[in-house]
Amino acid sequence: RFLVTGASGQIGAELIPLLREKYSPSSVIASDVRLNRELMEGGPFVYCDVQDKDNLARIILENGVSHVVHLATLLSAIGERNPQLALRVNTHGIQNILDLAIQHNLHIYAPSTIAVFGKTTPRHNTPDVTIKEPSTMYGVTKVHQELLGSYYNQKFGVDYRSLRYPGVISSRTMPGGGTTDYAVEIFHAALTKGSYDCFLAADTALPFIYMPDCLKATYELMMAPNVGLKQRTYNVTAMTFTPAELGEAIARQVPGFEMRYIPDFRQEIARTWPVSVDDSNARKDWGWAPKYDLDAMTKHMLDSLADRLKETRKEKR
Ligand code: VAH
Repeated sequence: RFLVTGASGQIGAELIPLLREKYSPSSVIASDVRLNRELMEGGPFVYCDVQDKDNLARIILENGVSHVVHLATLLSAIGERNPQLALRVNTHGIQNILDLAIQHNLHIYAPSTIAVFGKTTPRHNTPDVTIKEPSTMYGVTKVHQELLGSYYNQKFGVDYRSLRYPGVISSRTMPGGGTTDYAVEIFHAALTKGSYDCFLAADTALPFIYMPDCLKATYELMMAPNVGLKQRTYNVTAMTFTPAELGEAIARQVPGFEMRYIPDFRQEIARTWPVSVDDSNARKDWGWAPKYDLDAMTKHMLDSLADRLKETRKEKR
């Protein structure tokens, strides 16, 4: 059975329904410190603060959990607003999960991020193995997670696996406090206001992945035979674009759409991240291959959001 921590976040909101579809609703336990009503209606949802090891241990033992998908994390922007909280949640969380993995022989999937890279990292086609000197607390805690996961794998044989997600674009939920959130907010603004004030500069190129591809990569890595994995953490990506290029792609589908650029503190974070990453090892070791490029993602996002907005308007009547 699966336990998903941080279930109410952007990834959990879509990964949990996918896992419940592939297995059964009762075999995927959603958990978080805040509720996601759709997830509660679709299967088990329990309170879980990953800093509380006893509560985690009880959920794992009483439910016969064998796989933990550890998503509970404070992301880059929210982490800079409260670095000590991000430090506690992100480091104590992974520490508890890995210690319990030894005790209960758990399989662990815990995403990492391109935020582990910093301004001293080669920024074009960034490889899996390179300099990692992040400038955000989130990035620091994810370097800690990667090193700890690799240590527990080497020393205790824990099956720890991880993907370094780029910016993730999705329509089901609003993202929770990342620097790449502009690439989700912009679609809502395009459909509701016809314009968007972007908190990054027009030329800030970053790597991205569309949620269906993110879910595919996650599930494929989780299910890949351990013997084929030459590393515990892999880069994955699907496309690189700037806010200006995303705005142009949207304007091709939403005539008259306009952008304004009002960079804030998140611009300094984005500037330290890679422009593009090299995911050739993921393609080689477990067959990674994205489906959505910028125009395909833009069209699918706008269609999905337009449907959701129509539904919401109907419900409001
Ligand atoms: C963030 N969405 O912006 C996350 C992600 C690479 C970006 O880690 O913090």
